[in-house]
Amino acid sequence: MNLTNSENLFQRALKVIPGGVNSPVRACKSVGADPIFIDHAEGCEIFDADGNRFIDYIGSWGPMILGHRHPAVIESIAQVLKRGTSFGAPLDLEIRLAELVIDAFPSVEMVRMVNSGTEAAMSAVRLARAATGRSVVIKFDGCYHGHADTLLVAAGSGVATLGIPGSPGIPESIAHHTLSLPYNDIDAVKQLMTEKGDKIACIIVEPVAGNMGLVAPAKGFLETLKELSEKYGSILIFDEVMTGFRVALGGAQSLYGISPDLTCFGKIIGGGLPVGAYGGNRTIMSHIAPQGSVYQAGTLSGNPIAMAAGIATLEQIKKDGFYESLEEKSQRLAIGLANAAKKAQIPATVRHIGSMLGLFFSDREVKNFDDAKACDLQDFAKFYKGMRENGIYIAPSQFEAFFISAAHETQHIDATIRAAEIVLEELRQ
Ligand code: KE4
Repeated sequence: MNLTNSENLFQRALKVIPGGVNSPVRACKSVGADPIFIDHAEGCEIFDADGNRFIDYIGSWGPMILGHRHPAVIESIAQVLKRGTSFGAPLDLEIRLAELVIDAFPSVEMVRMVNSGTEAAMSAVRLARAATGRSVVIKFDGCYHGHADTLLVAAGSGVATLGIPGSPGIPESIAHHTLSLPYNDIDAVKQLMTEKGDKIACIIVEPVAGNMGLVAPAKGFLETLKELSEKYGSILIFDEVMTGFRVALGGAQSLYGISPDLTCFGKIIGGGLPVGAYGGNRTIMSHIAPQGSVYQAGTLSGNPIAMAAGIATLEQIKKDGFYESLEEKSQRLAIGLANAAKKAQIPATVRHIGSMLGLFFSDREVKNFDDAKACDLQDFAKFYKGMRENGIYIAPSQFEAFFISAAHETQHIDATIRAAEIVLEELRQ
């Protein structure tokens, strides 16, 4: 595959952008490849700077659930451009997007728009700390909630030991307020809450984990978080930046029937434009300035173009049959990939939850981050490179998910399965 233009662009980018990319995972380092530079995209396909065509399962890391350049989204953006691009003042579109989010999430009565999932999670934690007067945050290993200092924290040596900075530049004094437990470890949560429950401001969790590969909540895990946060007066935050409007119209909380106190949103609600949001019941959201005293702000929050793209997207996915059709495609792909691995006698587990799909090179079910890290990461790197060579664009990391869009048709799913059969057969040899 000719990648000359991407290679030249990458060399140029490396001179002026750290790592040549504006977000680390795009550099494809963990799979030992160089990034391809995208020229344009349409539907479920992307086209790189050398004219190569790929079937896209990254979908901008989740936002493009309709596929790229959906006519309704493009038209909505075109229309709002006639009004302007940014006012730094309220406008009707912000209310409409808020209403669409609230309509789909019964646990959310009020919502504040921000510009990224990072801002949403950071602000939700600040709100939880203010509402409870407590400082300690519980998160889970392998869950990613953006790069705010408080949330970029790795697990301490023991279950209840204080968090350690997940990156240089994060003071120990901040990391110490965050405790990270193994995902799905109900006993560890029970033990910690028994010991420190009255100090815990919030428990933040990806209700379906998508940042260690796709990992489903174990039976009783989310229920336990709900029960213990209620018992000790802590705030339960569902980070649905990825799962919101993805695994179901009402996100993971509708799938599992658990109502968190706060929900974080991002990705799909912006339809490809920079939007994040956080919301919850009126009481807790009333703490947020200027109604309350918890400060959070943003020059471009509620930006007209981003609101227009988000509204157009949510109006499309609300339509009857949207998720049923996505489920059929996702299931077809999951079965096809699992069969391809079986035929090639490569140990792999494949599962999907809604239109999020996970593939691990392991013969065991992956229940947490340690399991995920124990998978054959070399096989994944080879699989990634082989699939890209065969025109299939998947996430360049074992610790990400595949995203299926409404624009993926049967022929795209079947072409993907055929490519996987070829690549997995090569892997076997
Ligand atoms: P952003 O700040 O990237 O908009 O959102 C952060 C975030 C928060 N919560 C969850 C559950 C998320 O998945 C994310 C971001 N997801 C990654 C993909 N795994 C974004 C890709 C990237 O970092 O470039």
